[in-house]
Amino acid sequence: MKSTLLLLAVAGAALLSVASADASNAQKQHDVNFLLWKVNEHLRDETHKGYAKTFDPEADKSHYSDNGEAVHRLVKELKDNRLLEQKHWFSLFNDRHREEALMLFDVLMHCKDWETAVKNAAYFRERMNEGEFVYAIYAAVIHHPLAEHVVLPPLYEVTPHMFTNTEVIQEAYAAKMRQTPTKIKSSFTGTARNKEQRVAYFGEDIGMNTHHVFWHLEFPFWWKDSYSHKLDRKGENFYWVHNQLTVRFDAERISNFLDPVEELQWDKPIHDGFAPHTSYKYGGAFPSRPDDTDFEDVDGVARVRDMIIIDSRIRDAIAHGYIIKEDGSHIDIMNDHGIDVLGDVIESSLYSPNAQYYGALHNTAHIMLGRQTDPHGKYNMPPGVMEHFETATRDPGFFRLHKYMDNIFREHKDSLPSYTFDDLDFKGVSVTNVAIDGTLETYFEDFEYSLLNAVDDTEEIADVDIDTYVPRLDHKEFSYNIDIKNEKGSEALATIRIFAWPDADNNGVKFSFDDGRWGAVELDKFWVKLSPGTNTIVRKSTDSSVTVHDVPSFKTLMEKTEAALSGGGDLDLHDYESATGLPNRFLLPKGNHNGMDFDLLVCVTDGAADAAIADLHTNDDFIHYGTNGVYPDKRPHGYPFDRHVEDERIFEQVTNFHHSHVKIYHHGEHIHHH
Ligand SMILES: [Cu+2]
Repeated sequence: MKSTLLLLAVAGAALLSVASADASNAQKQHDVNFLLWKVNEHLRDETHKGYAKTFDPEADKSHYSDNGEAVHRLVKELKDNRLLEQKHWFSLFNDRHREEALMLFDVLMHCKDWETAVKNAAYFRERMNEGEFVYAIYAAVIHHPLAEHVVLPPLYEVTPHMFTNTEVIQEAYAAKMRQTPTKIKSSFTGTARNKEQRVAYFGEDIGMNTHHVFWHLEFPFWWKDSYSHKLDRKGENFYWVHNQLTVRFDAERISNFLDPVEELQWDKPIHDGFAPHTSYKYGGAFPSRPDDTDFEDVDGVARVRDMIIIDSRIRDAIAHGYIIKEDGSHIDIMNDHGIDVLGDVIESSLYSPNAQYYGALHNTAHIMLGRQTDPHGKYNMPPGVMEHFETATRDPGFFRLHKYMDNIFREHKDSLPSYTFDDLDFKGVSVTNVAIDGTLETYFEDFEYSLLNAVDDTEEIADVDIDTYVPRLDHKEFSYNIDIKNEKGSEALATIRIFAWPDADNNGVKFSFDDGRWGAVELDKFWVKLSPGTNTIVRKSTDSSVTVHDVPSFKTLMEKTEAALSGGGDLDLHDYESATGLPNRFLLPKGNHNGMDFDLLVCVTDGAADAAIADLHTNDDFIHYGTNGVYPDKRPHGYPFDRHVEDERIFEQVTNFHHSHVKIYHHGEHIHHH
């Protein structure tokens, strides 16, 4: 969403013009705040309460761009008593739950004005399942042009159960009963007897989890282009965002003296069990999985054999270099665009060229893994953590599953022609020096968030503050000083790509260049104008386009909004409009006490050839994972490390790349007193 790139989206233009005489940003923010506030209780805003009581969604169809078709469908389901009850768990991977959530999303997307959208939201919030409601609101705010500047409150404060351990939630309920303000310490799941616990800070990071949820909201597998526009390079983005989570997880593991992740295989036991220590708000605890379970067929989902068949069809396509479409014709994947098609095939969405034949590997695999505790539904267990984007990364199985899919993508990328010297060279441009200003140093710092929305209450009893604090990975700010010589004799637009990868594995064995580059963590991508002669580029870590700012707390968001509304002041939350991207504090892998060696690669390529849109060097709002409009960089994600090179010495020969070694230090916890 968000970012000025939105304005470039052609399809959005017609809808935007409707917005002119609309509610102020502060009013919109107020509405969204209160629609999501205490979402398991009744509405608290008087105007919203009135809408919920008296609004008739079908009374005036002129407010809808589809003449009220979507709203008619939802109202009919409601009247027929077919909608999922309230106070029940919700899972996006449950077909019926998703269908209902999307019916509301569809209604909201077809509202021509803000007021109609809010009226519908208020009306259905009191009548639909809360999980479905939250999902529909998040998706609509991200995709509806009328909500362009609205900031979504932190998801971990809207539905804290999905981010917080059961033990902490139970203490929060107790504190609420006693009406005593309380701060509760959150610890990561597991014990020192479980090596996986050393990297639980990564899988359980609330900001990383939020990024994961938001990515899947920005590029939903259920997306239809008729909502507004085509999601540019959705399949490739799917590959890249999960590749980056996978390689980052390995870098964290090496930082913690663990081996890189081994991929899951359908015909081998799932070695690592998992006890989530997390519970649904309604529906009990998330199921656990013992160590070394064999994959079993899951009733109503898939047989293990089906997964193996789908796997081999995809690998066949890679070996052949083409995908077979439903009508039997072929799509060539032996080019830069191939990864996009393959991503559409593997995640499987409405963009999949042949879901009948290639299945839905990613989504089915998530459900298969999530259900291994109760594959035949004998114990009536709710879905596992793997069936929610909020919780999936808590399971070490998530990264093993994604390593498996990442290796399929790698099989494809490695089958493409290698990059040659000429492919990579940017004539007349050389990087003469790269220096880091400051030290690359990480630490843990406690972060507090509110559990108020986790507990039940009534309007008659005043709130008391119930917070939890949890250590989060952070790093000192630093900057790159990059010296670039431009001997072209004229100004040149340049793309600067910065990557780092662990130099050696957990045993100190150095990675080959070919394995190292596949583990490259993308640190930044930006554009500059190079003047003739010597240029010194200073780039701050805080400016990284792969990261986003932490959204202010729900409480701060509400206070700022109300202040702007009553004072008539401006509400500037521009920095927080997108939550798709890792939090900036999470930019660097943890490293270790003695300094962990990383290869740092700074690649300067021809910006004029790379740019898909104009004036990139003046665009501060470029968000790496943003979706609206055209993705600004024509190069494949991960370029220039996405393919083999003919001879790795090329990287020493092209003067526009710079390879150096850096160390990342980790200095423990910054202690706070609570
Ligand atoms: Cu995912």
